Amino acid sequence: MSAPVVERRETPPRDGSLFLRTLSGEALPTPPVWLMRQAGRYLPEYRELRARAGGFLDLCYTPALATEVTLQPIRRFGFDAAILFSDILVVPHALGQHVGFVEGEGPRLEPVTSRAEFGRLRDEIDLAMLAPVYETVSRVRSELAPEKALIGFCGAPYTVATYMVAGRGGDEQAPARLLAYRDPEAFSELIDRLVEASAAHLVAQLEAGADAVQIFDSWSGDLPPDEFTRWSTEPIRALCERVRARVPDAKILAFPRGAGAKLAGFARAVPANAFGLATSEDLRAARAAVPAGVALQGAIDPLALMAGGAALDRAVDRVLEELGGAPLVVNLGHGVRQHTPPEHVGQLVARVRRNR
Ligand code: 1CP
Repeated sequence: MSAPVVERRETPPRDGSLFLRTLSGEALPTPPVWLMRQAGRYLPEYRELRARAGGFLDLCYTPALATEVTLQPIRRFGFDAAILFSDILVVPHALGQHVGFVEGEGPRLEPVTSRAEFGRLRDEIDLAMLAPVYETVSRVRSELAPEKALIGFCGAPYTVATYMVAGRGGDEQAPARLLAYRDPEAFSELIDRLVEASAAHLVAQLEAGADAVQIFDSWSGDLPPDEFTRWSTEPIRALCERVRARVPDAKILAFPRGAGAKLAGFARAVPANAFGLATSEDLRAARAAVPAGVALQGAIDPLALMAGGAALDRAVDRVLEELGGAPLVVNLGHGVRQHTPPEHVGQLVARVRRNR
C-alpha cells in the first residue's frame, strides 16, 4: 500500500455535529438529514458547472470544481452532512482499468471477465492517481462549518465488481454473477483485491479529513442468501476491519441496498456505526434487525421527493415515526433523481426540522 498522499489534519472535536453524535449512538429529537446524490443534475448550479468541466471524471479529479460541487447543496439546503463529490468507479480506474462516462448513458469500462484479464490490473491501488480526490476532501473540510460532517465513500467490493466484469452499469449484474458461479476462485480473487484497494481509499479519505465513510452496496440485494453472505457481508466486514486497523475510531456507514430479510445477518457481522435502508425496507423490521444503539439511515422514497406536496410530508413523517426515538439519519432510500424539483428538497429538510 502506498503512503497516504495527504497528511491527517488536526480537526477540532465536532460535538456540535448532529450527524456524528447520531453515529455515536445518540437518539436526537431532531435527527440529522442529508441525501444520497444531493449534488447532481437536479441542481441548476451543478448543470452549469458540469457543462464547463469537460468530462465527468475531469470534474471528479479537479479539486476546485469538485469542492464547489460538494458544497453547492450545503449552501442551498443546509444539510447536516456533505458527501464528497466523486464516484465509486475511481477505484477500478486507479487499479488500471479503463473507465469512461458516456453522456446520457453512464459508465463504460473495459470489462475484466477472467483471471487472465485480471492480469491487466495493478496489484495495488495507485493512490497517487487519486491525490486530487484527497485534496478535495481536505479543501471541503476546511471550508465546511464545524457542525457539518463530511462523508467520504467507496462502492462495496461486490457492487464495484459488477461494473468491472460487465463493463457497464444499470442492473447488469449477470456477467459478475455468472463468473462467481463458474469460477468462484477467480471472482474471490477480484473481491479480495477490491477489499484491499477500497480500504486504502477509505483510509486516505479519513486521513485527508473525512469525518465518516459510507460503503455503497447498490446491487447485492438480489443475491440469494448464501451468495449474499459470501460476496457482500464477508467482504464488507473485512473492509471495515482493514479500515479500523488503520483508523481505530473510524465512523462507518454500510448501505446494503435492498438486503431485506438478509439485513439481520449482515448487521450482526458488519461492525458499522450505521446501516442504510432502501425504499423497499420494512422500517420497523429493520430496527428490530440491528443491534440496539446502532444508527439507521434512510429511507424516504426518491419518487415521493419528486412528487412533493402532501405525499412527501407523509413519507418524511413515516420515517420519523417508524425510525425515530433511536439513532436515525434521515435520508432517501436511494439517490435524488435527475428531474426532482429543488424546492421539494427544501420542503423535505423543513419537514424534518419543523419542531426544532
Ligand atoms: O454526468 C453526470 O453528471 C454524472 C452523474 C453522476 C454523478 C452526479 C455519476 C455517474 N456519479 C455521480 C456522483 C456520485 N456517484 C456520488 C457523489 C456524491 C453525491 O451523492 O451527491 C456518489 C456517492 C456516487 C456513487 C455511485 N456511483 C454509486 C452508488 C450509489 C447508487 O447510486 O447506487 C453507483 C452505483 C455509481 C455508478 C454511477 N456513476 C454515475 C452513474 C450514472 C452511475 C450509476 C450507473 C448505473 O445505472 O449503474
